[in-house]
Amino acid sequence: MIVRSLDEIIDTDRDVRPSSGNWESRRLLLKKDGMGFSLHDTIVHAGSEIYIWYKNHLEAVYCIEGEGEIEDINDGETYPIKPGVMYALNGHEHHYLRAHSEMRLVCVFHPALVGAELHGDDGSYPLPEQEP
Ligand code: 9YT
Repeated sequence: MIVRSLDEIIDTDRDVRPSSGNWESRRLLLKKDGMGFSLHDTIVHAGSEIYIWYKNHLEAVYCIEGEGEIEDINDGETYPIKPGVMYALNGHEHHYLRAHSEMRLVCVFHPALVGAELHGDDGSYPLPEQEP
């Protein structure tokens, strides 16, 4: 069994922050934990707009604090996000995530992230090198 608290993760290499300063991802579970998914407690700072396209991953996001919106770029549809709202990117949707106030999001990725992935220019996280 794995038991881990946010306090143990903050300011370690599992606490990932992009240079934009827009968000902070506290990675409670990673690939090396062997669960088949990664689990993050993510903060998106107020006023941030993030372009994302998880072409290599599926992601589910559950909002537990704050308010914002997600815009599906493909069809222009915008959905409000507030505590109790979940969205699942089951179609690798290109989207903008906007935080009207500081949002706290529980995020699950499949396949699991391996560590300190940050968004590339195309908005994605890379896959790890294939094992030989
Ligand atoms: C909701 C979202 O995708 N935010 C960007 C950070 C990401 N969730 C992460 O790595 O925790």
